[in-house]
Amino acid sequence: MRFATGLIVAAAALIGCESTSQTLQNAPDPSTNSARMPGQGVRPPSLGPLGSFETSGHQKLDAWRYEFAARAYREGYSIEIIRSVLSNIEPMSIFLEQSSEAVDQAEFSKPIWEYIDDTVSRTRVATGRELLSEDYELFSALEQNYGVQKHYIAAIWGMETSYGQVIGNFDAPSALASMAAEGRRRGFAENELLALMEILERGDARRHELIAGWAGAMGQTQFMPTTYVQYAVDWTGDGTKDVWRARGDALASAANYLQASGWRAGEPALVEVQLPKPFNYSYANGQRRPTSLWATLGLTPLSSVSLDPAGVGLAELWLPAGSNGPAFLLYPNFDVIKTYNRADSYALAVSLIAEGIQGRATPAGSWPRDIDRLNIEEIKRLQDGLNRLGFSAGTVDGIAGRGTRRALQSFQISAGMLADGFPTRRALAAVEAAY
Ligand SMILES: [Ca+2]
Repeated sequence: MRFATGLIVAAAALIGCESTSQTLQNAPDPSTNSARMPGQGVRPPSLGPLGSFETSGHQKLDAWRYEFAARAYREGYSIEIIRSVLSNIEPMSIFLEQSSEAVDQAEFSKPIWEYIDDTVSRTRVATGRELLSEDYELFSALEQNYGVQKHYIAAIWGMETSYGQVIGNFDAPSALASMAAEGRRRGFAENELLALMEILERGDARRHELIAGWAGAMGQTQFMPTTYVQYAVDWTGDGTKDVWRARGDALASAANYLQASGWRAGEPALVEVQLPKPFNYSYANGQRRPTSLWATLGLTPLSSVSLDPAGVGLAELWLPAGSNGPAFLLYPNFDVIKTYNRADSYALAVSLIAEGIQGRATPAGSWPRDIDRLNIEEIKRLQDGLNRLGFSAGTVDGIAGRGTRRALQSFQISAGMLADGFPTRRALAAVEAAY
């Protein structure tokens, strides 16, 4: 930490002790104490100047807390702040009482049109349009200040918390501590906890205000604490960055984050297009190509007056559901949305909400809802088959991500098939018949 030394001195002064570091080094190793719990006739381990913590009722969480408190202290956080964040944490069952499989991301486990149906609802689009016109001055000021179009700011807000209605009601320190104690994402969660300490130390928010979703994302635009530290903004000018209750602070923070992540002012994230028939689907392979080439190939815009309304020059053709579903030209801002959540489906949902807020169909094309989709086992067979045939599909994990689709597309091209890279039963049969 850049301010570590000063704070250690301050901490030493606070408790009137000249050798806090020494005391800490002599603190008992929490791992040897974890089996003996307070309340069983054994004194809880003490961290010297940090004192001891009352048990959270969960042994693993308690043991982790002593180690982490010592780390936070070494990194220069004050005793007051460390105790404030860690004293009243409670174990969260989603991390500590069941198998972690429950923590799967929805973006990967259902067909994209079900995800889009759920997230880009008529109500969400209509509410976004209402709120945008209700608070038009705020949105305009944000757009002017951060260069992010107002309908995209509104779409992120709608997507993250249904416009501030669902911000979660978990204690952020408890959520992140439980995640850390569970073990697999310990480093990540501990860094987020240190960021919470920094937030309190700066006075940007107060301890009881640190409310989050189950995974530690906070406020109306769901900022992780590290993101909050870097990008949260006091738009309202009252001295706090209240992303929980102040709409201006929350939305300015989101816009600031998008701008810092490379948002390009005035450019769309995508344009929905109509493909000519027949079409060589192998063009949809993740490569950016000149928009003039797309026009020459016969693509026509469905959600805009032009294929390239902002004159970007290059775009990628993306067929999220293969040749029978809607088609999109993706622009760089699509990737900027993915800094919020790296799933393509998430960025598509945000983009479609933004389109909807502007009064466009979301999407105009229809999804192939009756298609013979592959289940996870079949996708694994497909990946295994592609790997055996030398079309590298990567890890056999049952998730048909971009790598798997590209491999399938290469196979389809080599077999002279329609090459959209979309995993169907027919594609699986063709792959399995080839070796
Ligand atoms: Ca404020």
